[in-house]
Amino acid sequence: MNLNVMLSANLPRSLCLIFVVLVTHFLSTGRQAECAMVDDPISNWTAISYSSGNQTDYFDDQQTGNTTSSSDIVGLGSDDAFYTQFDNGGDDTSLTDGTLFFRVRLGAPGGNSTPEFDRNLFIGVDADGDGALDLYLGVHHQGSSDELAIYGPGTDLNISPNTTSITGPVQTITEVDGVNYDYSAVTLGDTDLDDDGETDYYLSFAYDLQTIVDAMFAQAGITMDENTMLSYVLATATQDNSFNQDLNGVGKTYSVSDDWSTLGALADPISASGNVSAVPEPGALALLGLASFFGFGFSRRSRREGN
Ligand SMILES: [Ca+2]
Ligand SMILES: [Ca+2]
Ligand SMILES: [Ca+2]
Ligand SMILES: [Ca+2]
Repeated sequence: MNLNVMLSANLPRSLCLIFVVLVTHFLSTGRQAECAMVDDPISNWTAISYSSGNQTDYFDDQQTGNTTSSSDIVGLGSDDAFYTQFDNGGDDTSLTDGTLFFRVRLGAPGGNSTPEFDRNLFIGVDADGDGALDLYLGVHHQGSSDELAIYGPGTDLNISPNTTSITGPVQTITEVDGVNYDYSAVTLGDTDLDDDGETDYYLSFAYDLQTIVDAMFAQAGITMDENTMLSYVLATATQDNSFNQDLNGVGKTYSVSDDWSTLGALADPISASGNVSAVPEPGALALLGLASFFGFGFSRRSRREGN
């Protein structure tokens, strides 16, 4: 017996129709989300917002390196510096599968003869909303390294630049161009935001969400999934254990003991799946579904009784 016949046998036709429309809708939105790619055009990406009002990010404000350094995170107005995208993996029953993408705009190509991001980049992740970073996702291009990496928070508080204790990589992931890594020139609109004569570049990279979920639990004891609200702190660095070059949302001069939020370095919370407000817990969702089901039942009954 197929789905339509089975449903028709047990449910009124109008209710069955609504169910089929809803299933079709969820299947189609799932298919759209599956298409995310690391080299997608910028219009496909979601800018990560900062409510601090600071520029994300100021020009030529990296702590070391010259004014045309690829360590300079740049953004202004609608040309944001920090983006995300999510591919839910196509299995809507799992909340920990899929791929989480990031993109960062840099003020110059870097490299010698060919453009290359030749520094380190960290995304500190606060997954429980206490202002302390619990895990670091990184692009590890220090020296001869060319890999994505995940780092632990170490033993310090990780609430400010001078309490950051990033460990060595606890996991490294091979970069595959076009799959989990892309480094491409900005080609649309103002391609040199910081007017340094160097074309700006997008550094884009991706992690399996399950890898982040596992590392978050192993390093910080925090259980998370695609709906967990995450707050990011983004920075570039010459070495892979501190934020020593450019802190996104913060100018060149700042107090290293101020917390991330005071500095304006803490991004507004966003889940891996792209929600900017918390998704209700499954229990609350079930209650909501139950209420709407009974609400629908009552209105049908009252119409019948009115006939
Ligand atoms: Ca900058
Ligand atoms: Ca530039
Ligand atoms: Ca935390
Ligand atoms: Ca900065």
